[in-house]
Amino acid sequence: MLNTLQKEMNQFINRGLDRSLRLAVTGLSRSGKTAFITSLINQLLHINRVDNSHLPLFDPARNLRVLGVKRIAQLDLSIPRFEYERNLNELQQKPPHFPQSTRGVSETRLAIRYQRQSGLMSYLKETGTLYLDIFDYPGEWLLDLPLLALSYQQWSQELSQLFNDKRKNLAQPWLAKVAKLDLTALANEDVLAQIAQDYTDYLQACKERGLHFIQPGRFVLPAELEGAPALQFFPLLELTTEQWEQLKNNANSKSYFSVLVQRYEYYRHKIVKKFYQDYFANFDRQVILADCLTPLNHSRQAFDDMREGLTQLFKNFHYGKRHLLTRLFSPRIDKLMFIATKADHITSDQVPNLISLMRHLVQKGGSYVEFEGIETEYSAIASIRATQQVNVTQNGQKFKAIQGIRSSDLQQVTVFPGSVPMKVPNEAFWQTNKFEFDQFEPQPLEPGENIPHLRMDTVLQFLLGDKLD
Ligand SMILES: Nc1nc2c(ncn2[C@@H]2O[C@H](COP(=O)(O)OP(=O)(O)OP(=O)(O)O)[C@@H](O)[C@H]2O)c(=O)[nH]1
Ligand SMILES: [Mg+2]
Repeated sequence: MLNTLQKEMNQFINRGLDRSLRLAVTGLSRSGKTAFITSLINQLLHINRVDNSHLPLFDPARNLRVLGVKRIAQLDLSIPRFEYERNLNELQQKPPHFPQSTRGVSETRLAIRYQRQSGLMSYLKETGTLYLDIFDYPGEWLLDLPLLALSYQQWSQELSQLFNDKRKNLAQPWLAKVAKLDLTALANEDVLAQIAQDYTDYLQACKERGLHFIQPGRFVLPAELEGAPALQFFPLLELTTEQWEQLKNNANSKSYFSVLVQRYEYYRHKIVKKFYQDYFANFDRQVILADCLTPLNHSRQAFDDMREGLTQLFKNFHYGKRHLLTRLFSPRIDKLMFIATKADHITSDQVPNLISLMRHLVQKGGSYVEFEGIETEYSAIASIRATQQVNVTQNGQKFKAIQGIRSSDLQQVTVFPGSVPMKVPNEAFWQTNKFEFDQFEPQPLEPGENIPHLRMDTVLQFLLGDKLD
């Protein structure tokens, strides 16, 4: 009798102790979000499988307080399930492959059962369950966030400031058509569709050249909106302020100009805002991933472009609580982690530099204020470690080097990846330094083994440690 009562009481308490945590994994395209989520799930699922030595710095695993981790049915049944099995399967192929680029949203839910160690009732040895929700999406869509605060005119003017020679060259066919368009004439849907297609082609060309600043992001990855008129507009880059005023005063609601404004507003409110409300508004914690190494390879422009993309995102955090986007993002976020990904491309002695570079990218010009009331940390990791670090002796001197299968020629190579700049590089730096951070293929993964990683345990500790207390 007493036993039953005690059991019921325990169950009652346990239910009350269950917690949930929604994690936002944020990052520009190719920053490593899908790899990160895949690895995070994998590391958690491998707890207690052998000896937890894969997560030495994740206290709940080391102290054996995690009792079990399961993937369970997600809350929102209308969103596709995150393709964990497919991604894992890719990594277990011979030869293994990285997960594919993401084309739509997906979600996953994990239940982590743990032994409580603190709290009033801890003498009852109660267990708790932490439900962890994570969702994945194409990085391109993130760059639409700044649109929420911009009118059509403001958006066009911001883009025209970014419009350097490289972009201008790529945009020629589109620019030529816009130049011929009488914006006050009655809009023809087909003409708009064609010009929007030229604009989309231009954005694709930017993407192929490693440029990150691509707006609107849906144009290059439309998913179910492919061909929809909501995606058939474009910015007007070459208008003077007087021309803007004249066009705005032109009352014809069916003119090209008016239709462009209407479609932009539709896109902003119905697509971008909805996306953020549905997925970003209720997060508890956020990680922001950035690949700082690949853009260093491409060119100064690619690097600056990524920096601009990140700055555009971060500047929305800077104004405290009043700002619209901060309201959307931060009401419940209590922890934020900036993570430089793909740290297996460099030797371990360069990791502090990589973290420092990331910090400089985020804290542009030192004008950065700590996010109000949000615990913030910086880290560098490899979600899916593709290389091994080795020591090489050359002319009597010892060097650290990395070894792996280089993607460009599928050869096993040992390379000195060189040094990572501690700060955002200046002009002189670009002239004297050449970066070659090779891409590597993932290491073979046998069934049952956890995905090799670097410092995923520190990420888990920061994000989940206190929730599994
Ligand atoms: N060496 C190494 N490469 C990585 C790692 N994580 C990601 N990559 C590389 O980066 C590419 C992009 O990673 P994803 O995880 O697909 O990036 P994403 O942010 O999901 O990209 P989108 O879905 O296109 O927005 C991969 O295909 C790998 O080539 C890592 O930990 N180590
Ligand atoms: Mg992805």
